[in-house]
Amino acid sequence: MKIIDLRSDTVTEPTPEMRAAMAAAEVGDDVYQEDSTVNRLQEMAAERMGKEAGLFVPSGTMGNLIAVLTHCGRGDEVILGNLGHTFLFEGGGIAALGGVHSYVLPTQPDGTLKIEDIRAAIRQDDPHFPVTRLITLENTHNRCGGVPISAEYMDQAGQLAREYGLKIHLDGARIFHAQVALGVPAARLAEAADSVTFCLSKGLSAPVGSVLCGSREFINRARRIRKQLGGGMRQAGILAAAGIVALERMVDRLEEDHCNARKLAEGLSTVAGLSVERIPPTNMVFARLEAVSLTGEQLVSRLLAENVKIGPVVEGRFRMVTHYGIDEQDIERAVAAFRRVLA
Ligand code: TLP
Repeated sequence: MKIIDLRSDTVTEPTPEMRAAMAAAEVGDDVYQEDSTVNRLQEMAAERMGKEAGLFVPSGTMGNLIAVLTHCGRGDEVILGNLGHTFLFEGGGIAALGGVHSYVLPTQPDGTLKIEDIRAAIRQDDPHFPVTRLITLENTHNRCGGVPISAEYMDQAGQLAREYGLKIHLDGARIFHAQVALGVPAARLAEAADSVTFCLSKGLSAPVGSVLCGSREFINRARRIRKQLGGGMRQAGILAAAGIVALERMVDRLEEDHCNARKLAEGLSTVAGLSVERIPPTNMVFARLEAVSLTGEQLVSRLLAENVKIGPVVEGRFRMVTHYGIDEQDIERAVAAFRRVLA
């Protein structure tokens, strides 16, 4: 029986076309910048993001870390949201490894930081204070329900950053979901950002990797930091080959995942004992367990017995993510499993 794994889109596996491209990939030593497949992926990625250059990195976490360490020195400050992935889920790497100080603002329910909050957080030139260097934003915003952030908001943030000589890094782990949901090219969504990372190994189904994009000068500095972190990967063309297929074949189909997420939300909203937070704008459904007869742990384990996996239930709230490995029938089966478990 198939396991319906809704924990994350990181569980996607490479497609047959990716495996074939990986087997056939031309490779070289990428630390010498001689891997033609990596070079091609980086050029394609830069072009998709509207930036001069790209850098293939092992993960989204490392991409964000390299970006922050390239923009900021020790003791410098980054402005970021309290629900942002970099603040919540990256092991405090920017502080542990870069000595970068965080100014944490409340993330708004729409995934943005209030422009006036950012303005108020920017430090004056005074030796008592760290130096504000960077603002990080996230699109789509994971914890806020996979919500896409508009180009207009990015323009406002960009204007503010320019006014104060700050840089913007965009965690675009799922920027192509935003592109598909908003009908706006990723390059436009990343236009106001000085750097952007996006992930190949989530909704796009590649096995490994993200790409950090920015100006040529920024990427040259970032390459040194990738090396310092041990992220120079040698014959990485084997992995990049899957990334190229991801960019060429897997972006437009994301609409299917969004459609399945809406169906899942609609289905679950008819199940007693649950409340669905919102009609999902992209591929994430967040819900709350209202049934008092069942703990979160029991919900997870009873669904598992029905071959359905969901994210952990934290303070009654849990996440389900649709992806390439989930079809419409799986959605129907998952809703039926919830109904049985909560009956
Ligand atoms: N997010 C994972 C978990 O870490 C929560 C998930 O299952 O969604 N930025 C954003 C917005 C992300 O959602 C993630 C992964 C990352 C960065 C980090 O990417 P990886 O896992 O490649 O390091």
